[in-house]
Amino acid sequence: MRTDTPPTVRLEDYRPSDHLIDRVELDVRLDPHDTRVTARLAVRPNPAGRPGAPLILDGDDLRLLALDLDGQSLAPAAFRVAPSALTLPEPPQRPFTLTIETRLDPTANTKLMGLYRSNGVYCTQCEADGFRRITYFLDRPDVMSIYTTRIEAEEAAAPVLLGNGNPVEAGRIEGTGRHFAVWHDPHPKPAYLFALVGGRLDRVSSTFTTMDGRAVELAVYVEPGKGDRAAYALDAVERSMAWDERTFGRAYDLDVFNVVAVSDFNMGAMENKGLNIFNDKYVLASPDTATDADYAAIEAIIAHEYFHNWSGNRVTCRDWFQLCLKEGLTVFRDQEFSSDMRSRDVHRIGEVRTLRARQFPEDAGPLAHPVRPKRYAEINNFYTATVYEKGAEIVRMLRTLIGERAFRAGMDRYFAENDGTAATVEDFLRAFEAETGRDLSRFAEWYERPGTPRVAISGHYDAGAQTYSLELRQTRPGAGSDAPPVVIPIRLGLIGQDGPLDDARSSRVTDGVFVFDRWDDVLTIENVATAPVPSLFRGFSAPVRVDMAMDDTERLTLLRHDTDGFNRWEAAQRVAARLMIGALRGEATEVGADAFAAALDSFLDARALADPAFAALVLSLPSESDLADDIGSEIDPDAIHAARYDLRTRLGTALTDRLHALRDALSEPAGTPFSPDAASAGRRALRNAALDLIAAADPTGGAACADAQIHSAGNMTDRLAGLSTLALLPGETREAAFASFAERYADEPLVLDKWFAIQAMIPEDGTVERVRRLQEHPAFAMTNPNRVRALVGSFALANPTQFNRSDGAGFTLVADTVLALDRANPQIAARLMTAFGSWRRLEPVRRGMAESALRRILATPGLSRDVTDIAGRSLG
Ligand code: 0A1
Ligand code: ZN
Repeated sequence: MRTDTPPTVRLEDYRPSDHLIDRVELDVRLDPHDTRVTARLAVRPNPAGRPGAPLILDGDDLRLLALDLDGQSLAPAAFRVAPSALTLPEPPQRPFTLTIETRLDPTANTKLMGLYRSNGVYCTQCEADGFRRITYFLDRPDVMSIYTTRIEAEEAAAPVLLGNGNPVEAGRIEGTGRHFAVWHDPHPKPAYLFALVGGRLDRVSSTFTTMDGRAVELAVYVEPGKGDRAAYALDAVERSMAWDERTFGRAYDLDVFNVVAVSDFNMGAMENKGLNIFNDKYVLASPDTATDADYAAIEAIIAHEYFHNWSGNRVTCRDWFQLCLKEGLTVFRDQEFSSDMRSRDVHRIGEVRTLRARQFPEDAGPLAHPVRPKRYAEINNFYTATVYEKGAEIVRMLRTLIGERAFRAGMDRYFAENDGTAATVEDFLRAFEAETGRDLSRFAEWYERPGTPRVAISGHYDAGAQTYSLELRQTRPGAGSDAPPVVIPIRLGLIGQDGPLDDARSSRVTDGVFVFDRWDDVLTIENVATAPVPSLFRGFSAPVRVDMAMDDTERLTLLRHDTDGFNRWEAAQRVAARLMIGALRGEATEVGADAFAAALDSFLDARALADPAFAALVLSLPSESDLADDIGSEIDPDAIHAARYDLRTRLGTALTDRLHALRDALSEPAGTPFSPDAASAGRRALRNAALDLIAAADPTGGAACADAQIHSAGNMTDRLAGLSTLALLPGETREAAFASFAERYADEPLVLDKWFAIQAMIPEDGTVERVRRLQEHPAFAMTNPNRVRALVGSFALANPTQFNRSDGAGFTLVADTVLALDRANPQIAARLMTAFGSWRRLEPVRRGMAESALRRILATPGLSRDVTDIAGRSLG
């Protein structure tokens, strides 16, 4: 804990380390409260560093027990030690070995960084800077070492001992009840990729043969008794390995690949070399405990961590400013994987929804930052939607600009040229420049400044000339007045009243893509036989906001005829958003709710059963936060909620027959075995989207229908959908359903998380009280990040009317939780605080309430650096 202003780290100050550590030999003797770590470090001066510089090893909360240099203990005058650093003012100017012994208490480590215990299992989390909580080290990603790790523990408490790399040796220490295992990782890596695990765990395993014919032993480790819930994750590992070989020519490079699931974890998962450690939420799945969305998330995150083996581990980051180099690229890779495993259009819509829900608001608020930040006070606060999701969009735009073949060749070159090194964004782009001969310096601007570009477009048809011209103008809100225009790939096509106008062409459109890279431009398309409707930004070809002068009847033409799935969905979303925003502003729209319902009805008639997953997305109206983001300022969440509720009711009423018929047509005969595949999940999604609208139109009938579904459901997807629908319908049926759900799943923490979350999201006055009550529930624990996120995170991030209550009670609840949490786990406290990120866009009363909650947090003595940073920037 610290109260001084945190120092700022700047990209422009980067310089190479003065020393390197070639080899690390760790001896870790695990004990619940008295773990001993002996680190033997092979240190040498870095030829690229400053000669004669002091050696300053990072530490965080460390206690030094012993220190020697080349086997000789060091005189007290030869070093300085503090919990946060170990300094040798005059280290030898030659290679030497430093041996450091530290003492740790993993049970007391509630920050979940460094070595800690989760449900009795010893595990580590070292990204971004947790290794310095294990031993003194040059804890920076450009210092890469070869690790050998000996782990020792009481055999009964920790029969499983895992490390990075390959297993070398294991054995008992006779007469002590203890045993050990030695692991060696031949690939040099930064400290943030170090990991070890020790505990009682069940193992499920298989073998994968790489494209070059090597056998790899795969294993997933989970809590005892939960082995049957690891099968899907193991299968996802195998599919990820095969996909990365097929798609990017990347093979795995060790004899074993281990995944371990733990229940206390700050993030989703971690790509430690050969030993991925996961939040168990992203491993464990059974039909009775996991929803379709959970299965999809497991598949995506297993793939993400596995793909890091190349994009992150073999090629790592020079410094933390380059975080997007591994994260944006790896998100892009996992999105491509999921698209190949599932429906590409459906997946793309999901990606864009996430981007708009999380990244757009971030980019428009006080926490906005470039995809490659230029400075930070606390790096752990930069694992953001901007770095991850916008970072992935940049990689996707690059592929759109240079084409798939050149993209693949550039990736091969990037991996080949940077393998085994710590690279930069420039190194990445250079590989594609070398491959294509193009200058990507203007494209690189996407990494440099915050803010979502806006593109305003209007179209003009000239019947005489048979041309259609698009006038385009870009602006860059939030990027600063000196910002140049960005390079925006616009994938486009023209649609006529009966379908695509395939004869239209322009010399400035290549493979369906127009590159818009000036402030203003006019694109003229020739050979356009009839007045077209433009289909722009197909597949969401750039992460921008588009203001297109287009009326709703034209959008409905796109819903009917566009060949681009994303834009068909987008068309329906735009019409729905216009209807709701029009209603709350008291403005009329040219297409009313009835006409929209009629268009949806004929869409459902034609396509719902052919592609239920897609139809479910078309039926899901823009969320309340989407609408808030569209409105942009002076936001009144109650008015938005009311407008959305009203449209759901009208659509549900107009479509009742169709929705019931769909539910019948999609229902599965009792006893059908559950399958998490995309097609089955799509049918469930559409049935449940229909239920949502039915209940909006007819609360009594809807409640009965939802309650019946909860009881008859043969899987968690349907049971939870029933419960979510019922959650919006106050009354005894709802409370009874909550009670019996809690009873049924009393011993299932991951399912109880869903129960906490659903209640936290109820858009009713009583919810603040309910959440406070649930914080006292025996199953709630401030020390478990999943539980905090489920209850308080869902409230803060997914309950706009109650979090933003005009009396400030929602802000107070979250602020109280942040302060209580900050002592134990500052990272989670800081994440929770990001819910305040859009406070300036609220109407004045709520804005004032949010500001005082933020000021109260910032004024609290002893605040962590993590929370100080977020609170400070939010107010700044
Ligand atoms: N590299 C991981 C994310 C991650 C970052 C920090 C952590 O520390 C608490 C944990 C995980 C990923 O992208 O999956
Ligand atoms: Zn990642």
